[in-house]
Amino acid sequence: MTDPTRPTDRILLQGVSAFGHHGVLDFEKRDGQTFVVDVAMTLDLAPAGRSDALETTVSYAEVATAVVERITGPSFDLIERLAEVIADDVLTHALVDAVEVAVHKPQAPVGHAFTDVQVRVERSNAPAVVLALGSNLGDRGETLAAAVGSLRGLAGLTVTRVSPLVETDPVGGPEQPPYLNAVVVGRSTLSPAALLAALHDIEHDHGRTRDIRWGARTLDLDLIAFGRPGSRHEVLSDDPALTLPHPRAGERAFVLVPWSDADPMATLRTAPGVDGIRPVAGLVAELDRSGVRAGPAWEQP
Ligand code: PH2
Ligand code: MG
Ligand code: MG
Repeated sequence: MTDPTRPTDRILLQGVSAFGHHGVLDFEKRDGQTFVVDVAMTLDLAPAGRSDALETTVSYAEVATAVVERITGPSFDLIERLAEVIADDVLTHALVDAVEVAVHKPQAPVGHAFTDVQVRVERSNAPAVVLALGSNLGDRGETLAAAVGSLRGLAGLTVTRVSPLVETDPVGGPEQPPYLNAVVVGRSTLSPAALLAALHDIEHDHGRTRDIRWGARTLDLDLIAFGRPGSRHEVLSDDPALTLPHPRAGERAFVLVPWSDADPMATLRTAPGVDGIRPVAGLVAELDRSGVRAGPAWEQP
């Protein structure tokens, strides 16, 4: 549901026009005509508003280039198809939550006087999710590589980035061996509870038992955050079975260091309100990172 107190920031790119060869009729494919595209992207613009840095938003010039490449690229029969592939292209930007694409074909062979015909599609990205992986029993690298394989195979989860492995001193709990940790970022159409249940199943498949809290384990998969902070997808929960965002993530170098590697633009909510959203890279800079070292290279699963 849309939260009325949450602004929906947008970037509108309008009237991008180029010559293309899309159309059902032979002469359209042969002779070509002008196509005009409008793109409306929904994304949180507050990070760019504060930082004044292009990397924290989407470059409309890059989007325009991608649009022109599609218009002038391989021909489709339908402008619906052209709109769909442009929407797909825009949604590959990790920061974009939703996109609306209009494709106009003002010289279409309609057979009557007319000013314009257009199709409009609206598509949205699934909520962004952040998963932390840990292991300090058994062949840690092999277990984590297999766990990433299981995550990639999970229906309803798309893995977009996997951090390098870090080796970390254990934090809390009884005396135990060092961990290998990593962070996986992706997008999920599952509910937070369904995703957590799937993570528990994968832990179980890799020999995880639950006896001592914060004790040694073959595999730990934690759901750190669900939905980008400030986005319409963000889920906050104080349910003890699934607290979101993860209550200790903001203090844990073994989560924040690999997370920032996997997604340098990531943010974490550490308090309510817009001021409670902190860049993960900034949190890392303030942390004691002495317990976190580069880990081995990933093994092929
Ligand atoms: N996980 C814990 C407790 N302590 N320490 C490190 N270094 N890495 C972990 O993944 C970890 C921990 C509980 O899940
Ligand atoms: Mg944990
Ligand atoms: Mg856990």
